[in-house]
Amino acid sequence: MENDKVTTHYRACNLCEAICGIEIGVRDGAIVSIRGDREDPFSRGHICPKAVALQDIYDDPDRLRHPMRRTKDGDWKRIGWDEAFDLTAEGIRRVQRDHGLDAVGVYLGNPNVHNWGSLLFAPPLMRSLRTRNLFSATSVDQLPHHVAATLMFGHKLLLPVPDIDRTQHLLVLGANPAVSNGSMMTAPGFKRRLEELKRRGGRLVVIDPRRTETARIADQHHFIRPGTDALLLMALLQVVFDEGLERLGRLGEFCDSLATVQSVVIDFPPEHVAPVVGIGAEAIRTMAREFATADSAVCYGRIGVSTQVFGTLCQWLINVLNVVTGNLDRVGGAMFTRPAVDLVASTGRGSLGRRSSRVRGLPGFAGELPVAALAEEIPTDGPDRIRALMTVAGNPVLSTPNGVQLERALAELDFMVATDCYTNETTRHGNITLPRTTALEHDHYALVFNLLAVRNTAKYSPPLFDPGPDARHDWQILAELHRRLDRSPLTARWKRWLKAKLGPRRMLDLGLRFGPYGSGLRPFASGLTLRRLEKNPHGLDLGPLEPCLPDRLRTRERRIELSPQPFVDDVKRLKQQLDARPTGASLVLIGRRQLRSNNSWMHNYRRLMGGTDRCTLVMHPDDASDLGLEDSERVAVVSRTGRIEVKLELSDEMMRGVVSLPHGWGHDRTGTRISTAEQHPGASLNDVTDDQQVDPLCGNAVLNGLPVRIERAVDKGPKDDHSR
Ligand SMILES: Nc1nc2c(c(=O)[nH]1)N[C@H]1C(S)=C(S)[C@@H](COP(=O)(O)OP(=O)(O)OC[C@H]3O[C@@H](n4cnc5c(=O)[nH]c(N)nc54)[C@H](O)[C@@H]3O)O[C@H]1N2
Ligand SMILES: Nc1nc2c(c(=O)[nH]1)N[C@H]1C(S)=C(S)[C@@H](COP(=O)(O)OP(=O)(O)OC[C@H]3O[C@@H](n4cnc5c(=O)[nH]c(N)nc54)[C@H](O)[C@@H]3O)O[C@H]1N2
Ligand code: SF4
Ligand SMILES: [Mo]
Repeated sequence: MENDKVTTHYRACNLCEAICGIEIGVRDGAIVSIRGDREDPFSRGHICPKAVALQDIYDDPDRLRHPMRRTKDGDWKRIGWDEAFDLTAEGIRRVQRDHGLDAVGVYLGNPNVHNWGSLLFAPPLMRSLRTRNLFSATSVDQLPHHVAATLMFGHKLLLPVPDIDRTQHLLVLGANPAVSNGSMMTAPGFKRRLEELKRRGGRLVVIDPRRTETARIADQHHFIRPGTDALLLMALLQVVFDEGLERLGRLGEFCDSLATVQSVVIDFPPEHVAPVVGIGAEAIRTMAREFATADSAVCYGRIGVSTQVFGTLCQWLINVLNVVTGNLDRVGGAMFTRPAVDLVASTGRGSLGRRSSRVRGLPGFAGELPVAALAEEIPTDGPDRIRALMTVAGNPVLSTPNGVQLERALAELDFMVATDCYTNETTRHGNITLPRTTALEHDHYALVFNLLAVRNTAKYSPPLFDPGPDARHDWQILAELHRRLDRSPLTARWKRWLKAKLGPRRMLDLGLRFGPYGSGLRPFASGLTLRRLEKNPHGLDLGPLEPCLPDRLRTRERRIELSPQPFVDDVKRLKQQLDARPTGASLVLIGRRQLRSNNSWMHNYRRLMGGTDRCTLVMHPDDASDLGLEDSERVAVVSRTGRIEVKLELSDEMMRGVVSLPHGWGHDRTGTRISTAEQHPGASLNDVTDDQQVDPLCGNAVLNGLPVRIERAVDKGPKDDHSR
């Protein structure tokens, strides 16, 4: 502490999945420091450069603090909350009355999973809208993980987490946790955990078309041709069976259809897949042997393998590899968590294909449709066409494939409302914007990320600042809209009323009390309550992950289905990939995350925006010389859907034939009010990704491995990234 007037506030950062404990020094109502909380039992002091943004978001002069309505001349006017809620409810009701329930679409963005108020209050509002046109960032992200979890383990949230603190062998495909800080694997301080892995003699192997920050600290890295990981996984399994390395152990007692897996993988020996994936057959064999014979091992694949053309098969085969080598539900393997508030117990299992999208017939999952279908549902004529849209914490113009097409569609809507505190690339198209409070103004509990954490912990973060009487939390906005739009019979409305009365805080207390560590309602019992969390501001350690199968399975017989039929059926498509010889004609594009960005929305904070242009296209020098291109010149990236211009950066960290560009840029649209981001616009990767490219099995977007043409930019001048 600098002096005795500085008070210290402890909380968890909710900006990414790592939920780092932070320590905020406050003097005279102003933040004087943000540091990692060394006493947080989970993050042990780790933070990243983004943590300071918690303050910058709060202080940002561009942040909307009042509801706004767009006027006829396209300007924005401040209005009161009551008027904003009235106009929103009226806009939605009118469209549903005139055009049917499905005429309202909703898009839920990623920050909802980082915001417990939204997690608790968005689902009932969504249900009450009774539209099938629900979309979210899930289908540009982890949808294949959920589909595999439902079909194999019986619940969409039974997501195995790599037990990285105890494993001896970590095989990573399509993830860069050294930069992303881990995803579907909450593990604050990944690099330190990796050092610990090495110290105990463990190994890290990385499969990635780019020699990433994670690959650089790995024991081994293999380039892979984008989109071919399912073939590699098939070959790894083929070797495991061919060489008799399978050892299911106790898992064998509750696994079905092992023989089907064995019969399927026969067609994919390393020699067949090697030329397509770009990894030698002997290297694949060694990889399989090392994995299968390690004391413990876990295969983990993330966005690079989820958002590709065989994303669902990848997540299936990753689970299968962990199972057949005896590494599921085992210390040091892929394990299930036991969070203090258990969403597995309180949410639906998810089912695939019960509904489908109107225009293209893409399959739905767990009440949602793939967002790659959103744009076409707006202009395509027909009775159920979407005419009103609600976005909640989302920026689909920059985040979903073919953003240009979506923008054109948004302009055709009769009504649009956004819950967001920025006028950005998406919300600028709306009629009403409902700004929520920022993280430091509300309390927080990581409902989702404790479910995905490599260790069971619990932490309650109280609010730091009083938001004042004219501010609304996300949950309050959602609860009020629900109240105004509720169509349930009067007798059923008490539930909604009760939830709004309780609010997230008291709902959390109940969740903790009736969760696996809870005390129930017994006043003197020693179990977990909110009060106990409040007494432990650094968080509580609830211990390492523990084996819990078959009890935790939610399949009918509590058995693991190793070969769900939709996956087995899709193998035919995979065989075609094996047989199709690569043409080598065009380059393929993949994404790249950066430490100081967070998807599309953290480019407005000066402290994160110093240095040179980050929105660069990275290419192997030999590919550049084939094309006659030079380092640092401006190039055009051209695809079926669009064309963008960015700066070229040459590096042999790229596999030949592959180029990489970060997403979430493209802040040069007119009518936005994000002044810092506008000075560093970059270009949007999703202007060149293709809404028609999806994994047909579940409709997840293909954001990696897309063919593109790279050519010299029309404007060759030294256009710097500050021009608009
Ligand atoms: N090409 C390509 N595209 C991708 C990806 C990729 O790797 N490549 N990644 C995909 C992935 S994994 C994801 S998760 C998506 C993200 O896609 P989105 O969720 O659509 O986009 P974000 O950039 O996270 O935008 C979040 C929006 O919510 C607002 N916001 C932030 N916090 C809050 C809050 O607490 N409450 C409210 N109401 N609003 C808030 C921000 O101002 C911003 O407008 O992008 C996807 N798009
Ligand atoms: N700093 C920062 N952290 C973030 C985010 C952010 O935007 N910035 N976003 C957050 C979100 S929403 C998410 S979902 C997570 C994502 O977390 P990660 O999945 O760890 O994210 P990426 O860094 O995009 O890693 C994906 C990797 O896949 C590789 N790849 C691309 N195509 C292929 C392929 O076909 N095969 C293989 N094997 N690899 C491929 C890419 O080169 C890249 O290294 O990160 C979260 N954390
Ligand atoms: S790693 Fe994620 S949770 Fe940790 S400080 Fe950075 S943004 Fe926050
Ligand atoms: Mo994500």
